[in-house]
Amino acid sequence: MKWLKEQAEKRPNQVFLNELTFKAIYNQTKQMAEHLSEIVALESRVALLSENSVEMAIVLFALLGLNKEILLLNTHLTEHELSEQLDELEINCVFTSDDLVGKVAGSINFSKIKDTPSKEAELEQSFSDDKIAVIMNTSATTGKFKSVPITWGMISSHVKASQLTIGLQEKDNWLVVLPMFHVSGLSIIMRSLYNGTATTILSKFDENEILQLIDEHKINMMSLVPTMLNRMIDKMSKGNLRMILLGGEFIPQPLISKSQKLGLPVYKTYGMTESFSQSVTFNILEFPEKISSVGRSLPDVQIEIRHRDKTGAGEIWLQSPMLMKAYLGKAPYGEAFDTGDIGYLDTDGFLYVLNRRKDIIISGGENIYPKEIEDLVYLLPEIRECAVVPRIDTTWGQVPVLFVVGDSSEEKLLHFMANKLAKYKLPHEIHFMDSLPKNASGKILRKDLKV
Ligand code: S0N
Ligand code: MG
Ligand code: MG
Ligand code: MG
Repeated sequence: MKWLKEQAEKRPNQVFLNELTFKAIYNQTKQMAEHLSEIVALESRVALLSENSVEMAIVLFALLGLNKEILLLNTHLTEHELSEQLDELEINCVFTSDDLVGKVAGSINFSKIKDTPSKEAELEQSFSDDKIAVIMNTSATTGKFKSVPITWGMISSHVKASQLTIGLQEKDNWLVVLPMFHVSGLSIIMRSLYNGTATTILSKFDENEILQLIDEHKINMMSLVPTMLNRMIDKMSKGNLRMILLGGEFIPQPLISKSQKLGLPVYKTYGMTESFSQSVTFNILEFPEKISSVGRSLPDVQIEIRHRDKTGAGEIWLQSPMLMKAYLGKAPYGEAFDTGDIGYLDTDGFLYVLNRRKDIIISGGENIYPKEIEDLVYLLPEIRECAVVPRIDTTWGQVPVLFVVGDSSEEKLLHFMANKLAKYKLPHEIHFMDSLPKNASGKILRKDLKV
């Protein structure tokens, strides 16, 4: 927590989180750590479940300062999914915002922390590059999640490279409406902590509230997924905005064209949990001729296209100190990381992404792997075959659609899935079929399933 202490000393009165200054946040973090120190004395790894709030950030900073590894949990997950993640990572100590305490048995809510008698505690100042700060679980092709350990080395190399790319103004105020349990939201907090600049944290996406913040010049930067920008763009003007960092899903071309017409400073970003967010970026107003690309790599990020086809497109591999070295409990991947995405580089070094990771469905910025849903549906003995495919959706970008062969009903299937899968993973349509299209060796041909 060296950055927090340094900023509190260097610019004590500078606003950091909502109306609170670096000095105030430092003091509240120290107090929070004193309340927490006994509770977590015997834990090396804990979990945190909360919608965005200043309090969530303070609890997070305090736990980091107490040298804990913190699993950040997605608030959309069901109790079933949450307990699976906690069991897998052998976590018994879970902190939740007051409103979510019922979602995890035995969890400790923020009010209860503050009622715990305080004990002298020091905030750890510096961490080695390999020290894990937070852990985030991402969905994987296997249908089971993978755990990404985000180290202090990844965070510090990211914030430096990002500052060089985006620039820094003393009066910057960056909106945090993307969830802090994703790197898209957490990276904003870390960048501002390093830069010594302000953020405005919102717990819920409310387009009118954001439009007002823009109108009143309260914020000048924001990170959004296209689903969010889509909901607001028709009422937007540039105002004081100097950057809209846009990514996390496919970015529809009409959204980019609208942004250009309005002169909105959209920076496309390509990044992932494994790279602690943004690895490739560019400003669409600066390079209008490159709008279908995702931009150029940040300093210290190398892009390599492997196994190219005749057109020059191939697998996108990345190399950078911002990237994790291995999934938790798995062997290191070696020199370069295979993103699983397909694309190519042009002669100016701009990256074009043609296809996202195998089979992935991205709904409103949340990743869904068909196999997770299919594996669940196959638990029902009456289901003989099933497949999940994406359907284009104007609200969410993509949504999952389920095809099944078997004697069941839509109602029965949805009821079965509802308490096991987060709502955003539930199929928007279910089609009952006599059989599913297959190739000669019996493999289901998803691309032949028309939605
Ligand atoms: C889009 C969001 C805000 C939608 O949530 P909203 O409007 O708050 O919905 P609720 O009121 O909670 O619920 C209403 C109904 O909608 C369902 N629902 C909610 N979310 C989804 C969804 N995603 N898909 C489908 N349905 C959804 C609810 O279940 C509810 O249903 P009913 O009414 O039936 O009860 C929200 O989804 C959101 O915040 N999405 C963004 C998530 C995100 O941050 N994704 C990015 C993850 N990727 C990364 O972190 C790497 C990329 C990256 O770093 C990056 C990305 C973007 C910008 C910058 C960067 C960067 O590089 O820094
Ligand atoms: Mg347990
Ligand atoms: Mg929400
Ligand atoms: Mg809402």
